[in-house]
Amino acid sequence: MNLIGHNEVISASRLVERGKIYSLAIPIQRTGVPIFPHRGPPQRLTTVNDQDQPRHLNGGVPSGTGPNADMLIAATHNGTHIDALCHVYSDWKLYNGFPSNSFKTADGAQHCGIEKMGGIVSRAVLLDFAGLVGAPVLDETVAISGKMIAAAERRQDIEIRAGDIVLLHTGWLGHYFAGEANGMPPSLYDVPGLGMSGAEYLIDRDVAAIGADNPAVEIMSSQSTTFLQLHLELLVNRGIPLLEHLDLRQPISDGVNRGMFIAAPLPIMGASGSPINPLLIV
Ligand code: UVW
Repeated sequence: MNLIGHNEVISASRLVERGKIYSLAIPIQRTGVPIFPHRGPPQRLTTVNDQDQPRHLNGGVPSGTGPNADMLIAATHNGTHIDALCHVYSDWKLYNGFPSNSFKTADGAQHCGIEKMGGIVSRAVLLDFAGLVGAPVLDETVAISGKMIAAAERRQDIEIRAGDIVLLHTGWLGHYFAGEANGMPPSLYDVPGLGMSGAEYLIDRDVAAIGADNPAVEIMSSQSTTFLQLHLELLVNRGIPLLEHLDLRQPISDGVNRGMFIAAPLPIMGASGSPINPLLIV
């Protein structure tokens, strides 16, 4: 994120021509959205409604008047979210060599927590890999390569620059929702996504962050015996945050290839990630 300076923010703001805002978040709800079973569905719980007496208001409330309120219990990594740099560790080290045991049971991250991320504003580049292969979704065995990224840039007439937020459209989220509508949602463990040569291509271009419309940005296979290799390379070795479960369907179908990107992780002290509602403004 250090690659995003004042100039990147100002030049991103100059991309706004139509004033159209795309929300790239999927709804936070218990069913109908991709959810890893080990994290569980979010719970929106009503804490007060018209069944309750608004006692804290000293009874001075006219009949028919009162508050509704609720609370949210949700995994920081389900739904549309961003991974903090403390999310994974390799060789007992987090990004910048901090020890893995600095992520405490009670207090969470002592280093690289999501609260360090602040707000993210930069140019987003949207690359359409489903469009590149001429299918609604990439096959689940496809690892997006450096060559594919170069081909997508050429096809969409856009070049990735330092400080960009690169957003990858694999078609997987649309595929998920289509399957869900038929009662047969696809597995979250066999998913097309970024491959190592694609990651190296983006690293060479000094991108600030990488997002995708799939669960982990990187390709996932239930047959794999290794832990998420690109999470380790991008978060631990390179300090490049990941944005997952982005809904890119509308801007892609509108032919958008870039725009001003805004996302603000919640400043949850010590958290390994945060739900976000990323905005793309064109
Ligand atoms: C996975 O671990 C698959 O995703 P995330 O990076 O959100 O934790």
